Amino acid sequence: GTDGDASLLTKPKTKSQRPPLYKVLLLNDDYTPMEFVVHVLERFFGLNHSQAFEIMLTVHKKGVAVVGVFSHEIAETKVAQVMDFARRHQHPLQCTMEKE
Ligand code: TYC
Repeated sequence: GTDGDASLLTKPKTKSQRPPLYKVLLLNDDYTPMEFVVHVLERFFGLNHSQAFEIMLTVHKKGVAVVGVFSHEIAETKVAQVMDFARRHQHPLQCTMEKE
């Protein structure tokens, strides 16, 4: 405790808390071109073309996929970057995050 080693009072140790992680999710829609989604995954998530194509197809077929797991701040930045890029190109692509 704050009274140092001489104290008879001890505080139970708690596990050191890891910062929470957040999944970034990409959602399917009927209009965003497949090549645009692949480009987004390469550009903002550092995936190579074949990884990006694979995840795009998973979203297309299943409706949603996790594209990465990040700290809260990084996840928020990725979501904002993807949403802004999609909006600028007038595609309805949706990207969101949730606590793991
Ligand atoms: N379903 C879209 C199409 O057929 C492609 C697509 C894939 C859209 C993944 C969004 O997150 C997405 N053009």
